[in-house]
Amino acid sequence: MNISSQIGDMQFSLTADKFHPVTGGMVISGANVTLQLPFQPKRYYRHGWQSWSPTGWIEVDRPFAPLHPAIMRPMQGDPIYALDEKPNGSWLGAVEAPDGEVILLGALGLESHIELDGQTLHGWYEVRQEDGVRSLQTSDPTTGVVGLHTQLSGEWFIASGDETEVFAQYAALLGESLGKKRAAKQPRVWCSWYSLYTAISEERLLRILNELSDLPFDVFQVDDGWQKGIGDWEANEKFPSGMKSLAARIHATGRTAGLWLAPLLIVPSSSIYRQHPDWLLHDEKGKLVRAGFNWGEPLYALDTTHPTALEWLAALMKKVRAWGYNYLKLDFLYAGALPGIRHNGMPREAGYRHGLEVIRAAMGEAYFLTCGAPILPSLGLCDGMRLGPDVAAYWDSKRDSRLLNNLAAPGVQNALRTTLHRLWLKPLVHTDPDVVYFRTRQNGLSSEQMRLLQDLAAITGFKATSDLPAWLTPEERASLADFLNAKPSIEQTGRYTFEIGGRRVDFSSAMPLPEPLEPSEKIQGALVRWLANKTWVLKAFDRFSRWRLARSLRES
Ligand code: 9PG
Repeated sequence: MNISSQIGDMQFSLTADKFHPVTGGMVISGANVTLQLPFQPKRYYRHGWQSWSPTGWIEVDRPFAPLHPAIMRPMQGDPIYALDEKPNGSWLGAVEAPDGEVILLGALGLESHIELDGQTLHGWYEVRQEDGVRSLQTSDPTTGVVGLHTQLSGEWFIASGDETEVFAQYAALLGESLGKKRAAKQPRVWCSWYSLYTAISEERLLRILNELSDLPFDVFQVDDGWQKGIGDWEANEKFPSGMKSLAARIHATGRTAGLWLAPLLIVPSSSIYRQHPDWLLHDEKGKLVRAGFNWGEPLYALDTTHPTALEWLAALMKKVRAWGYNYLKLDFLYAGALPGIRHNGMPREAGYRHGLEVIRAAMGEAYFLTCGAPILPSLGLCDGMRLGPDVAAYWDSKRDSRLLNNLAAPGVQNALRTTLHRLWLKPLVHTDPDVVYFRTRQNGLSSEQMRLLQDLAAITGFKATSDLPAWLTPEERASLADFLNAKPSIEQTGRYTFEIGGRRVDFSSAMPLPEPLEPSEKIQGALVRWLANKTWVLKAFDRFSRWRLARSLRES
C-alpha cells in the first residue's frame, strides 16, 4: 500500500502493508518497505551487524565497501552485504535532514536490512513472513521442554525528530520485542587479553591475582589461551592444576571468576571437527560455511539448531559453571548467525537466537557478556555486550584501516567510533566499550587518547582493564583505583560531546574515517590485500605475532 504520511513535522510517502501510530513515530509492517525522503540526505547512520562491525555516521557520497581481505569478511560484518557499495546496514538505518533532524527506520524483528538508494530508504526482511508474526517450535535440550516461541517480525519503526529521542523510542520498542538485560550491576573486570594475549598461564595469572590485591575489581576474567583448542574446551598444559582450581583461587580473593570461550566456533584441528562433522553449518551446496580465519586456522560454525550440538553446548555451559566460572565472555558468536542451511530450517538469526536461548538457560545465573555478537539477535538473552572492535595499545593501524579498509580491526579509534555510535543500546544491555589503559609501559597511546577511552568507559559504566599491576607506576595504580571507584555525573551535550563530572569531553577526534588511498599507495594497498587473503601468509603472520608477543613479554 502506498501512503503519504506526516511523521514528526515532515511529510513522507511510504510503501508498506500496514501502519499504525505509536509514541514518537509509526510502526509499519511489510517484508519490503520504502520511505521516500523529501530531500537528498548527505549523511547516513550505518549500523554494523555484530560487535566489531563498523558503525557510525558516514558521508553518503563516500562508498564504504568492500572490506578486505575477503577471507576475513565474516569477522567484520554481515558477509551477505560485504560488497554493497550503497549506504546500508543491519536492522536499522537513519539519515540527517537538512534541518538537523534525524529520520530513523528500524526493524523490530530479525534478518532485516536497510539501504539508502538516492532519496529512498529501503528496508527488507530476508525471510518473507506471513502476518508479520513467526511461530517456531523450540525445545530446550536440557529440560526437554518444547515451547512455542513467537517473535515479532516484518515490523518497522519509523520516526523523525531529535536524534537522541528517535533512537530512545526505537530502543524502547526493541526492549518490548526482544527483551532487556538481567543483571543489575555492571561488574568491574580485570581481563587477561590486552596485555598477555594468548601468553597466559596458571602461574602468571596467580601472580597477577595476588598483585591486584586491594584494587576494586569484581571479576578476574581469564581470556583466550587457557583451552586445549577452539572446540576443545579443557585446560591446556599451561594450567596444570586445572580450571576448577584456578576458579577456587580467584574466589578466595573475593572476586568472581570469569572465563572466555568461543563456543560457536569449530576449527579443523579440534576433535568436534573430526567426530561430529554433521554439527557444522553448511551452505546450500553442502560446503562448510566459512566463519573467517584466526589462530592460524580457518574457522567454521556450529549449527545452533542441531539437537546434539545444542546438547553439547548446554553441557559445556554447565561444565564451566561447575568449575566455578560465574562470568562468561562468549566470543565470535556471529558464527552462529552466518547464512547457511540449518538442521531445522530456521532462518539464520532466529537459529542463532535459539542457540543463545539454550546457552542462556544452561548457564543459569552467570553474568553473560556477548562479544563478536550479532546485535539485535542477542538482545534480551545477555547481560553485557561488546559494542565495538577490540582496543589495542595504539590509536590506529594504517595497514588495517586504510590499506585493508578494515574498520573492524583493533585500535582505539575504531573502538571509540563504533561504541560511541551504539550508546542508544544502553537501556537494553550493559554496553562494553572494551578495556581501558592506565599503563604507559608497552603502550603507544598518548595520555589524551587513553583519557578518551577511560571517559567512554565512565559513560557506559562498564569498566575493565588488562593492565598488569607490575606494569603500573604507583601513580597509575592510584588513578586506576580512582577510576574504578568513581561515579561521575554524566551529561551528553552533543552528538560527540559530554560533560563528565563537570569536565567537557569531546570524542570528535576519533570519528573521521580513514582518507582514501593516495595514488602512490594503491600498489602497496593491492599487494597487502592480496597477501592478507592467502592462508599461508595468515599462518606465518600468526606464528610471527606469537613470537613477537613472547619476546616483548620476556623483555618486560
Ligand atoms: C581472544 C580475543 C579477545 C577479544 C575479542 C576477540 O582475527 N580477528 O579478526 C579477531 C577479531 C577479534 C578478536 C580476535 C581476532 O578479539 O574481541 O576481546 O577475547 O577475541 O582471541
